[in-house]
Amino acid sequence: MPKSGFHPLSDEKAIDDSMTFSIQSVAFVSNMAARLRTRANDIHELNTENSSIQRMLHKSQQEASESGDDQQLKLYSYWRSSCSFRVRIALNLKGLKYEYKAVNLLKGEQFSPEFTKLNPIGYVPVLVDGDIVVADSFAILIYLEDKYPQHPLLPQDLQKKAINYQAANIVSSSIQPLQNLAILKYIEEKVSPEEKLEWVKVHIGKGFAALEELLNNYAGRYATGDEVFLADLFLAPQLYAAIGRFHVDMTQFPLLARLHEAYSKIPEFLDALPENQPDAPSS
Ligand SMILES: N[C@@H](CCC(=O)N[C@@H](CS)C(=O)NCC(=O)O)C(=O)O
Repeated sequence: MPKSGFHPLSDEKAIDDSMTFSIQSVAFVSNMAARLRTRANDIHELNTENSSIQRMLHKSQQEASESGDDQQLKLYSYWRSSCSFRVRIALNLKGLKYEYKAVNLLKGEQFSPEFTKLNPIGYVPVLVDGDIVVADSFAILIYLEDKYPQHPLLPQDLQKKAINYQAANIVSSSIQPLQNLAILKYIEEKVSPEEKLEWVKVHIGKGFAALEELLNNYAGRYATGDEVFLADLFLAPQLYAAIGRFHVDMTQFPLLARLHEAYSKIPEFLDALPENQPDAPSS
């Protein structure tokens, strides 16, 4: 028996086996390829379906907004209220239509049972969005930012974002509450009408000096750069009241005076001005 060389029977079987194996492998690979192709087609179809659903959704949102069907938003506001003014700017910037619900603060409508059901402290603004009720301008602005992300009110940069919160809070905690209707009425009645204006000017001056210094390193065209953000929504109404209503001398605050000028050129800010509200007196 030869130890090596051609062994007809066993070698033929080996060739047969190897051919069978190759044929099976080719069949397996082509089967896999076919399955992968089907899967790729399925994924492609799903993606196409998904983007057409997205397009339909976007279109119907746009149509609803154009036709005014999204008018479930209601803003309880008073024309001269600086806190309501902030929210009106945000709604305009985000392109949201809303129903204006006037609350006459001079007639005390903010203390009516219907209104205090919406905001127990009896202040405007209050936003009603379908079943959701949000009171307090800061809470409303953050709510709007979360629900309607178009035209972001906060920058991505964390330092800038913090400066926006800080500037907004200087206005909302350290200036506006000291000059709100109830406080001014109290000073007028318990101290004197002359003292009222002095009081307002001291507190606006203190807050403005801090803002002038704080924003010096961040301001561009607007408070924290070349885009309008949260800080601008608080500054514009406060500047408007300080200059137009309380006649604060702005020569000490050149940066703030420049911002006031810049805000007077933005349509969304102009539309939110007190005199452009439905409850503003006609003369
Ligand atoms: N922190 C609240 C303050 C709201 C507030 O003071 N609103 C004023 C108008 S700007 C108001 O309703 N005043 C009625 C009153 O003092 O009786 C906010 O930002 O909304």
